[in-house]
Amino acid sequence: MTERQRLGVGMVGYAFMGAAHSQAWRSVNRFFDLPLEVDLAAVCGRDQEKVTAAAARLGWRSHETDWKALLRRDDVDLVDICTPGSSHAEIALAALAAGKHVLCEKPLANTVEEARAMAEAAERAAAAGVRSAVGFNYRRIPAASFARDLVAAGRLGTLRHVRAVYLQDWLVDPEFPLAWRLRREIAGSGALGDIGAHIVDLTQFISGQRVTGVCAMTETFVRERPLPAAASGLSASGLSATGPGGGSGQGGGGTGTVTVDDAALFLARLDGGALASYEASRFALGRKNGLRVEVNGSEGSLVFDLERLNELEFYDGRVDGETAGFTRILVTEPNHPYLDAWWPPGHALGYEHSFTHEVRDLVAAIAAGTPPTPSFTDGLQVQLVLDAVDRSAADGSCWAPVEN
Ligand code: SOE
Repeated sequence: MTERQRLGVGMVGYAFMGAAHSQAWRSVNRFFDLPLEVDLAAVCGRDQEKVTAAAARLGWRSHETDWKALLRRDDVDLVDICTPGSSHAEIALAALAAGKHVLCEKPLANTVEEARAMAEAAERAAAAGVRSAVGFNYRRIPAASFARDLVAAGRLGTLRHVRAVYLQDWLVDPEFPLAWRLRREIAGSGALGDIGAHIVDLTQFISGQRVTGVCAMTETFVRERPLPAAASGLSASGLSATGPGGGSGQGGGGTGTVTVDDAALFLARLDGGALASYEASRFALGRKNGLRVEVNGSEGSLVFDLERLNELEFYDGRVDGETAGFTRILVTEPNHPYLDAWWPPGHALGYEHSFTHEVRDLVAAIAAGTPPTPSFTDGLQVQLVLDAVDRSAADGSCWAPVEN
């Protein structure tokens, strides 16, 4: 067998997303036949002791404490950005300029200005064969990808409604500390950018239609929270016992102001004529990672539910009479997206497989010299939707108070 060319990866950040991406880089060549062999060259984090431990735990060959060092390494061909949004633009722009491919976690950036600069830089770099993508991993869950195939094949007819929620509850306790995800200067926004971005991308991916306008409201239910132990900087862990919020427990007293949304709800029109509704909240008590998309068309409907991610509910409007009804499709057949690389039918996949599929498609695109998806331009478009939601919620222009 010919010696496969290597693809050296340098990852910045090693918390929740860093762990998920590390699993993907470790496994992708073991399950997918790719022309490039991934080398987990280095993981980067500011704390020497913690990043050394992370390298050993997550399977990285070496470590760095300054992300700029990754750009100077000849054994790093791709920079994988798994940090909070406040550093996405700086790292991505420098990596692209250094000729490194880039995978950047979602949302692409904390502002439209940053996202636009990143998209423009990515377009320029692509002319030199430098590839980039943004990490909307849910597109790569087989059932979600199969949902898109059904819509694209016309099995739902003309789309009328798209309905999406992404519900978590890790902030319900007012004593949960002021983690980095609750600080606008680090996270850019709250539920809107962290989980709302996912359902904006996923619904556009499945429906093939794009948001053209929104009517929105946001709310911050708990406005003051205890400072975390590492109040000054980012919580290195990015995780806490109660969920992906960061902040290693209670600080040395004192509170801080939450500067982001706890929940964002918005209505939208899509460019193919469908009406859409979106709900992103971290206060939906009992919902741990409850992402659900329903699409209603003139000929059929479908439901994708992340908590049942190996299944797709499908209603075929062409079936009439007493046998009509939603069917539960178990999306584990070898002809379903990505499944031929894994197990026999009925042997379920998990959340982590979406990241393996994400890096599989990125590596294949790099090897083929084709533009990976979703691109930074796609990431910019999601950022523009988030910005429209922010503006609509701020001016309340679509709000009509009920007269008493
Ligand atoms: C939010 O808590 C979060 O960690 C997101 O940031 C991830 O993108 C999502 O996959 C899981 O939930």
